[in-house]
Amino acid sequence: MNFHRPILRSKPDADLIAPERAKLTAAKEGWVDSRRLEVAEEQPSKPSNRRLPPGQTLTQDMPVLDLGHQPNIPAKEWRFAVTGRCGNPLSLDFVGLEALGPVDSFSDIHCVTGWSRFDSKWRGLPLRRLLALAAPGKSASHAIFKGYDGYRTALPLSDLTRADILLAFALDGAPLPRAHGGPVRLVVPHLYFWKSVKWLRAIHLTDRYAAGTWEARGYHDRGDPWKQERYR
Ligand SMILES: Nc1nc2c(c(=O)[nH]1)N[C@H]1C(S)=C(S)[C@@H](COP(=O)(O)O)O[C@H]1N2
Ligand SMILES: [Mo]
Repeated sequence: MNFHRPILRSKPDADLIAPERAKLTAAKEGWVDSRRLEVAEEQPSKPSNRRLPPGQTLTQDMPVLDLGHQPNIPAKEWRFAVTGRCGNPLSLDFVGLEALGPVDSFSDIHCVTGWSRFDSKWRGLPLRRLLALAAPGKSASHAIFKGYDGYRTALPLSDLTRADILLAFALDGAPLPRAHGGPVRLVVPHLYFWKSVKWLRAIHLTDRYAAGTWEARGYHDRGDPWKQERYR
């Protein structure tokens, strides 16, 4: 595979936040103090709650949530790298990703802002297959996921073994729209949706956890919706 240096087309983070999104981002920062949506315990009585985590409301549509700056990366210009503590650092373009054998997977989305969406149909490469190719070293314990907008988040490798965790490039049968992180985003269905990095640029394997964009603002390090791991 050819090595392509990832091009960061746009300035990361705060300097480019559109006004509407800046409002949401500010509100979301404030929710840490009020611990919004935290409910005392699960309400197991309603049948639908077997699939809807506590404090969540089901939605049919799919809200767009980000820092307000959506990088514009045509699929043919997308470059992606796996770096850090691994025996086989990877550099991929879109054709290379598609060639690794994508799968279809239905999964539910649970966003910490309170909405859930059932049965999103994703198509993408299982992350565990990509990680196996990269061959994480013995000292690698965490993966740091980086987006083209400067966004980042981290997870322990122990959270990244499930078959439904994808580098997704299609949603509900169409190419993944830019607003939802196209051309390629991470999808981690078993954790709150802020762990699912849009406009994925790189995965860095490390020997320690590092708080990401929302974790540094008071959100939980892991984010299990069934345990309501919303805030630190
Ligand atoms: N690169 C990047 N990824 C991101 C975000 C972001 O701001 N930048 N926001 C996160 C948050 S808070 C949520 S809820 C989901 C929203 O994904 P959606 O806009 O496709 O619904 O993306 C997550 N991934
Ligand atoms: Mo979110």
